[in-house]
Amino acid sequence: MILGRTERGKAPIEPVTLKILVAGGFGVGKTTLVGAVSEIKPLRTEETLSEAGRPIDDISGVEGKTTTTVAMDFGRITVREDLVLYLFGTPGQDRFWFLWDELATGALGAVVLADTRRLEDCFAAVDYFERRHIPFVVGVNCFEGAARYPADSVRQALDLDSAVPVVLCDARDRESVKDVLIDVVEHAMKLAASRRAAATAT
Ligand SMILES: Nc1nc2c(ncn2[C@@H]2O[C@H](COP(=O)(O)OP(=O)(O)O)[C@@H](O)[C@H]2O)c(=O)[nH]1
Ligand SMILES: [Mg+2]
Repeated sequence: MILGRTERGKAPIEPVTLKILVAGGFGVGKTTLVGAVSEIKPLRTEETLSEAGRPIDDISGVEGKTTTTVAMDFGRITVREDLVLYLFGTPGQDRFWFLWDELATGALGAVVLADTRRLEDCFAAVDYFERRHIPFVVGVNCFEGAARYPADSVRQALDLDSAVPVVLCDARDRESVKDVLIDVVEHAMKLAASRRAAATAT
């Protein structure tokens, strides 16, 4: 359990730092999510969507989006005094995929953000983490105006393993995002424990 552990004395502790990736399609709310929880000014490189990028950056369904993250979003959140998460938003556009393997190195797990209006936009991210056995949680970012689907229909539509948590969230809300991040840590720890158990059993 991440939360609720009893405190053991007040000696200053060196926090464990973990790296979490934030992935998902273009305009799904990655930059918003990192910005909502980060204690440090999010390091981001937004670029005004140019006419040149328009045929590639499909903005249909992403009303009012005029900037795009070129490099990545980076943020930090102290979940508990001994647990600090570093967040790395993956670039949403296919043409920046060369950055993914760099980003994925050393990551504990990932959040795949999904928008039910454009669920297919997160297929690539789901495939990516499944193939590399990187633990991930699917966060359904609940935009107003988008139909609400139960987590289980999203799981079915994405053909996810039954162990993969699917949670509804609001990328703009700090507490909501924090819950999703804790789910990622817990899910990754559970998977690691079961892999260890499987390894020692053989
Ligand atoms: N209504 C609503 N808008 C959101 C939410 N999350 C993000 N947005 C908006 O959707 C647009 C795209 O979000 P952004 O974080 O830039 O997406 P990214 O491309 O994945 O980084 C922005 O205009 C956000 O303000 C949400 O949960 N609800
Ligand atoms: Mg972004």
